[in-house]
Amino acid sequence: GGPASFDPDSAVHCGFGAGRLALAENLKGAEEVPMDRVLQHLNGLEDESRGDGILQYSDDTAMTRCVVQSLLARAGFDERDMAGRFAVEYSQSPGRGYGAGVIQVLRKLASPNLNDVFQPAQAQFSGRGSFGNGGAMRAAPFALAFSKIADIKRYSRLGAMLTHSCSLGYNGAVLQALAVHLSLQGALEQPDEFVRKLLLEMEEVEGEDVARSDARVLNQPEFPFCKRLHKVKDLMERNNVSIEEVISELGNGIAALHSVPTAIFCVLHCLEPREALPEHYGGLERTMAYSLALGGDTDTIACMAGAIAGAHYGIDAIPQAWQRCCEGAEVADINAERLHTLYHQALTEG
Ligand code: F2R
Repeated sequence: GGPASFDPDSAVHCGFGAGRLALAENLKGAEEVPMDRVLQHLNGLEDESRGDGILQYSDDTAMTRCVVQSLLARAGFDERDMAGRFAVEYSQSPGRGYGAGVIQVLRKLASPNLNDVFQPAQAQFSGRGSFGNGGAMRAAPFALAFSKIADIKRYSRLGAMLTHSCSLGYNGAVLQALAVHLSLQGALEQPDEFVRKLLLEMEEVEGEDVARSDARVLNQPEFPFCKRLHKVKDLMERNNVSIEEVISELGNGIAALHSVPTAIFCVLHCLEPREALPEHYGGLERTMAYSLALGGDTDTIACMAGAIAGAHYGIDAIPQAWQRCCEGAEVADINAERLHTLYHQALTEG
């Protein structure tokens, strides 16, 4: 554990790659995907002669790349730069499967007359803001660029608020970034401690007035992400838990609340070998297969679980065939190295 084991490559690659593993087989949207079908698809990727070709990335990766490029270009967080990159990326490649609401924000962000880059997100859903998981799906790089928890919380929140101004959206991004950070620190060696640390941080995050008020207005219990993390703990303690129960307790939808805790559960559940999964699979492969079998917003859940698991297992745990079939894998490699340098600069500058 500790920063010495920092392996940005795997976190970047897994987050970038996982979504495509789902999309390639149209697993997204299905309520639950039979594990046989998931395994058949993943096995097919090992067989180069089958020639699946390059799997195109979706909005998850497109926006994560923008976050990475902005953090690197500005050597830190710069909201105007990041917002501009989101807008350019969308205008150049609008068909990556963006959410129906967020595309309005991305169009407004392209306007040269825009003074406040947070304003378009604030106007969404009659001023309530989006609670979708679009901020969380691109949050991993904040944990790869910043070493201090306070910075990770602050910038993952601001980065998400460029498109998601509802606390049930941006707090999902904070939770995802914290999970990647703790995973990089080796915290998954002690799963109970990992959840305890997440709860400690999220109790502070969700104790803010705005989070309490959003939860009330949206008919959610107080501390909604903490409540879900407690459910994650309960499910972890059970010997047998079916995929149906995971979906019913944690969700598999496009809301951050119904997908970020689910992704965290996937990682924790797959730390151990599981009966339904091949014995020869390592933890990272188990996490990917399990996330894909959940169906629903499977590419985004797999993307988030992949980033957390990748930070724990390291780049060598990702099968070569999976890496080879991902569009943009080489760029991910280069950017991961550069993020590593930025992270260490921040560490030495204190
Ligand atoms: N949904 C997709 N892909 C489907 C492709 C649709 C595309 N237009 C096409 O047909 O090609 N993927 C993406 O959606 C998930 C969430 O993304 P994001 O960025 O959070 O999107 P958005 O639009 O902000 O929110 C998604 C939907 O959630 C509902 N919603 C959010 N906040 C709401 C609120 N305050 N009140 C009511 N509803 C709210 C809306 O239905 C939004 O459209 C990711 O998987 C991403 O990959």
